[in-house]
This record gives sequence, C-alpha cells and structure tokens, in this order.
Amino acid sequence: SGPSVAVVGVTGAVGQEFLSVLSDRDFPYRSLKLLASKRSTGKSISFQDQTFTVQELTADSFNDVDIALFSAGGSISKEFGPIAVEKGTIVVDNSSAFRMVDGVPLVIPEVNSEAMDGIKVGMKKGALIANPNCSTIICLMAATPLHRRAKVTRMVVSTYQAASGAGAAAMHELELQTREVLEGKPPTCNIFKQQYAFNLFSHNAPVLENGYNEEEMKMIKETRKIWNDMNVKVTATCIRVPVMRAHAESVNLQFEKPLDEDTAREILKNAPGVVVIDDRTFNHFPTPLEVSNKDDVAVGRIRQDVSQEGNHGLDIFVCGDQVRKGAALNAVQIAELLL
Ligand code: 11C
Repeated sequence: SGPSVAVVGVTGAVGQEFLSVLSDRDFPYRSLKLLASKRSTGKSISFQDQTFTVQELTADSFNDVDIALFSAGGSISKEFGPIAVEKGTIVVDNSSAFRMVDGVPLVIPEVNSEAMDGIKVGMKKGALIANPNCSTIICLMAATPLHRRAKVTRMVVSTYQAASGAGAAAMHELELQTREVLEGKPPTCNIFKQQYAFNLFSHNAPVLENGYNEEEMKMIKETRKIWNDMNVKVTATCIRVPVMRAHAESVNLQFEKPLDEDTAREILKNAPGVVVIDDRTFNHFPTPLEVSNKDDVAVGRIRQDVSQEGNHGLDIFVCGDQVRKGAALNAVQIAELLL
C-alpha cells in the first residue's frame, strides 16, 4: 500500500540520497520507478532487498505515478515537471526551476508546511512543490525559530559550502586534486576552473550584474518567499570550501524585539530538526564533519552581537548536511506531508 513513487535523476548524488532517506524513514510505497537519462538506462540498483532497473525518463514515465522526486537539474525539471503534473503527479522538485514561480509552494517542513496545505495524494490532481536551495534550508532551519520569537529585520549570511553542492563529480574532483597536490602533481580542474584542494573561492554560480552570484540571490529571494515577508533585509556572500558534503554558514541576525542569547539557546534546543553544539569551554562548536550523514542541522557560537544595542542582534554558526537536509531529506519530508 501507499503511493506510487518515481525518483528522477536516481544516479546522481541527491538521487542516491533520496533512496537512502526513503529507506531510513520507511517511506510507504506501492511501487517505485527509478528514472534517469538514457546513459544510465538498464543499470541495476539494489534497494530494500529488491533489484530495480533504471528506466529512461520519457513523457510516458509518469503514467500512474502519485509522487515524483526530481533531482536531475533545472532543464530536466522544466521539461518533464509540467508533463508529470499534467498526468496527475505531485512533483517535489529539488532544482531551482520553479522555486520563485507564484503559486508554487517553496517548503521547508519545519518552517512553512502551511504553504502546501491542500496538496495531498488522492486529490486526483497534479502539483509542483519546490525544495529550496540547500544553503537557504540550512540557514532557515536555525534562523526561523528565532525569527518567530523576535522577528528578524535583517540577516547577513556568509557560507562555507561543500563540494557536494556541485554534485558527485565535484566531490570526486576534490578527492582527486587532494591526492594530486600531495603528490606534487598539477591538479585536474574539470568541474571548477581553479584549484579546489587546499583553497577556497567565491561560489561557482554565475555572477550577476549587481555583483552578487546566483547562489547569493537565491538565498535572498527564497528567504523572503519562505517567510512570506517581502520586507526582510537579507544579504549573503557564498564561498566554496574544500569540504566534502556539509555546508557551514555564519549568520548575523538583527531583530525587531530584544532576544538574549540564553533564550535563543533554549529556543534552538527545542526546535525540531536542530541540535545545539555550543561548548565554549572546550571550543566545541558545529563542524561539517560532525553533521555529515546526519539529519539535524547543528547550531553553535550563539552569542549577542556586540555591535547592536539592547539585545537586538545575535551571531550564530550553522552546519547541515547539504545532500540530506539540504536536499533529499527535505524533499522526502515534503512527500510525507502529502500522505
Ligand atoms: C551549492 N546550493 O551548494 C548549491 C547547489 O539552487 O539547488 C544547488 C543549487 C540549487 O552549490
């Protein structure tokens, strides 16, 4: 019993993680279709004691599919998302293709599940739901519980983003380059045009006319949509660091109402999907390695911003697994809300 499910882009890093998360959470399904491009057609994938054959994604793939989890890039989503919806499928899309489209809910279940009210399996109607950008998800998992208490008026984010955000090939390149540099060889630069190992650089997304890159503008626009607050001021600087699969973010918050750090720590300890790692004595705070392969987003360095008066500002440091809560887990949680 349960819905019929399709995974689109199953051979990618997020596609593979969809399967792990579906299994870990015992997601109920009556059938499962694993879809990918022609290149991967015919590959065997073992999942929950069964062997599945990867099928080619075509317009007919969605006949009788209730929920489709998409992570195959924006152009595949743009082409096949509307076809799936037309056939009555509810699409949970991990790409940026539809995030800012009016009427498409952009959802982090712990933050704004109400945005997808009324969308359910069994309503005999297709729909699109967008999974936010991973940096936005990880940031808002920590910032929202504080926003609910004291209303954020301005947020300044600096990210330290892992290789996984650029896909499995970028993860491979980081590993390869690390070996090459240690062996005194020139590093192979295929995915990124500069040395990644033992280095860091501005996020690889295209730089726009205003000087921000696309990743930064996604954080700004998506936050406003998710919080349903067009007035919140957000700015971001996104950096790629040589870490394998979890993003870190420094977040400075300015509040309308005062909020002291002890209250903030208590709020975060009680927030779903959040753990607090904030040990000043032992200098133990969140690290990408500690959250890798974990569901929860970790928050630490919780401290009053001394540049703001009257407890109207806080600084926090956040780490979250980019592939899991930043992508696959968030999408599967959305799918759970559809049942
Ligand atoms: C990164 N956040 O870490 C990006 C990857 O809009 O879904 C995903 C881009 C997106 O590079």
